[in-house]
Formats: sequence, structure tokens, C-alpha cells
Amino acid sequence: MKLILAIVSNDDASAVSSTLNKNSFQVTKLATTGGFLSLGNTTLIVGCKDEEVKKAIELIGSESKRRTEIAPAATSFISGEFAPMPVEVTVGGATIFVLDVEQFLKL
Ligand code: 2BA
Repeated sequence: MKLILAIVSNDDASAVSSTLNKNSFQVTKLATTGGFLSLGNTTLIVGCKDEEVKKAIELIGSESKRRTEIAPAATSFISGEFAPMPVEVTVGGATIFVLDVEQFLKL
């Protein structure tokens, strides 16, 4: 048995969790915080059989692809005025750890 820890953005967490559930994976969601940016993210815990790991990773990837979005984050001084400057930011993606499970108990 394996334990998958998948760190995904909060925006993708519901879709990832939902597609895993629909495909009969059990999921636990933890509210976590990235150590570098100090932004909230979500860590999903999935316990599954060894042969199901590939499928789980595919499902996680399908709902958390890295993509670019336009954010109105910066301002720029143009023609004597401060104007909002849309910037392209990368969002999404998943950081995944797969661990061996020594024991799995439900009491
Ligand atoms: P990612 O590498 O996509 O990581 C996204 C989040 O996944 C991280 O949030 C962290 O919560 C988790 N994570 C990634 N690798 C991990 C690992 N080896 N062990 C445990 N957790 C891990 P943040 O720490 O806030 O990082 C956000 C983004 O900032 C990272 O995106 C990466 O692009 C960048 N970054 C992180 N640490 C960096 C560093 N020391 N120097 C430069 N850039 C860094």
C-alpha cells in the first residue's frame, strides 16, 4: 500500500478531491501553508493500493495543471499617470510524494 501526499493550490483542491472521490479514492484534505511564499495551499492525503498510484497521479494532474493567468497586481507609471499593469502569473501544479505504508489500520 502507498500513501500519496499531494500539495495543490487551494483553487484546485476541490476539483482534485472530487475527481479522486468519483474514481473511488478516499481523500483527506489538510489546510497547509507553503514555507516559501507563506500562502495557503491544500495537502491531500490518499491511501491506495500500489497499482492504483499511477491512476491517482493522473487524476491529480488532470485537475491541477500549471497554467498562466493574468492578475492586475502591479502598477506602472505611464504618460504621467499610475496605471494598472496586468501581469502573467503561473498558478496550479501539484507537488506529489509517494510513500510506502508499513501498516494501515481502521479501528
Ligand atoms: P512549487 O515548487 O510548485 O511548490 C508549491 C508548494 O508545494 C510549496 O509552497 C510547498 O508548500 C510545497 N512543496 C514544494 N516542494 C516541497 C518539498 N520538497 N517539501 C515539502 N513541501 C514542498 P511554497 O514553499 O510557498 O513555494 C511556492 C513556490 O515558490 C514553489 O512552487 C517554488 O516555485 C518557489 N520556491 C519555493 N522554495 C523556494 C526557494 N527556496 N527558492 C526559490 N524558489 C522557491
